[in-house]
Amino acid sequence: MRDSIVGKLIQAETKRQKETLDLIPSENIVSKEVLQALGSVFTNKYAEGYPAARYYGGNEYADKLESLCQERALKLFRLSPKKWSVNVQPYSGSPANLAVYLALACPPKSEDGKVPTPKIMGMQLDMGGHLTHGHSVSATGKFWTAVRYGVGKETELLDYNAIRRMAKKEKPKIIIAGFTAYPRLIDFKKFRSIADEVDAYLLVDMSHFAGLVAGSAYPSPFPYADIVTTTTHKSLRGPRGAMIFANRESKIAAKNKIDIAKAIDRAVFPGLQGGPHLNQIAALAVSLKEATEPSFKKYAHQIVKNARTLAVELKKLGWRVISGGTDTHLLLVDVAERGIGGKDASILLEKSGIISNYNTIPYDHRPPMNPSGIRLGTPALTTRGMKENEMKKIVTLINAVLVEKKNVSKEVHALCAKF
Ligand code: DSN
Repeated sequence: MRDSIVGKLIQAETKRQKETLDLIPSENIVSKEVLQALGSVFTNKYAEGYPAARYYGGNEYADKLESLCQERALKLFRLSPKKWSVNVQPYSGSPANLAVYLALACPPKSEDGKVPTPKIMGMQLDMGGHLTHGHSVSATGKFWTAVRYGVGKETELLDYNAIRRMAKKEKPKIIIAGFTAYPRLIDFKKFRSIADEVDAYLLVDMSHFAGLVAGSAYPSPFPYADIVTTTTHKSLRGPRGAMIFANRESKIAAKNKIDIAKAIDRAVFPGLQGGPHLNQIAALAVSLKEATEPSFKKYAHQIVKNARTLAVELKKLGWRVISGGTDTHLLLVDVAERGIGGKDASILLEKSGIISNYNTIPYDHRPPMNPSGIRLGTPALTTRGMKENEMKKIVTLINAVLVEKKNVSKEVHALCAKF
């Protein structure tokens, strides 16, 4: 690369990724083919609009590419194009969720503020939800009236009775199921019945577990949801980006006389975005094909086995794991209980090359900037080929850092060198 400054940064980042253990559950390592597609000439092209309905010339191959990507997305999640549409243009997860709210619960024009903004109901960020599920600092909490549910104090699990009570009281237009830091299965059927009771749309944001759904290692939300959004770069192992699936047979959309697929497409473009990032769509198409291969199913199941092993081994060493374990790719560890803040723990671990992120735990009594927990996940390490034995070793290393205050960089390097 002629730009030696950026070239060196890329080299340094490559070395960092090779020589450290990435336990951040929302990160992964894409294939060379995905990188090649991301770095392709499709980045040069404008294609505002949709296949066969663009505002620019020269889109012969862009049309083929976007249609192919849509076909692969539907095939991967075993969906019929008659029943489901998919929009592959969202730049990432936050605009994808924003587009859904714009499409299905557009705020009214009211300069005097007398018309109330539509209500959305999602999981609280500090209980495991996401900023775009209606947090007050996010546009989704500013332009929409947001009410948010949490988990039970004792169980640390979703409490469907409490969610139902809240839905009945608040009557939201959209109920959001999905998480960034909840380690358990979601009962999508129960969410559907709650949404039906209050005539709300059910949006499932499967960003974190999309790869697990693709590999049949987590229940599919598609039989129950009106809309499914997902980022494409987490457990799904594609480039950064997002997709929005819309259920053409949504009963609530029919009741509201909305063509749900069209409404989503219009909200993405021209509602929210300009030209699609075609290089990103090319890379997504590559990764969707990879995820249909039988090896991906094995990968998805191994992700969960690895996360379970981390949880079990940490518990053996006396660490409190939120909700007692995990059914997914991630777990939350209450490090404050052992006298160390989440941020302090994460910084200490990084000094030894173990990369995690600090995170609130349910009903956290500490501030978000140094909360009680760390969040650990296994998609990236599983991509490197690590299995249960390596997870056991990693737990001993984490314990040595946090309890014995040892620096285990040498052991981390040695393990990374093998994978
Ligand atoms: N920032 C992502 C995560 O780490 O979970 C969610 O968007």
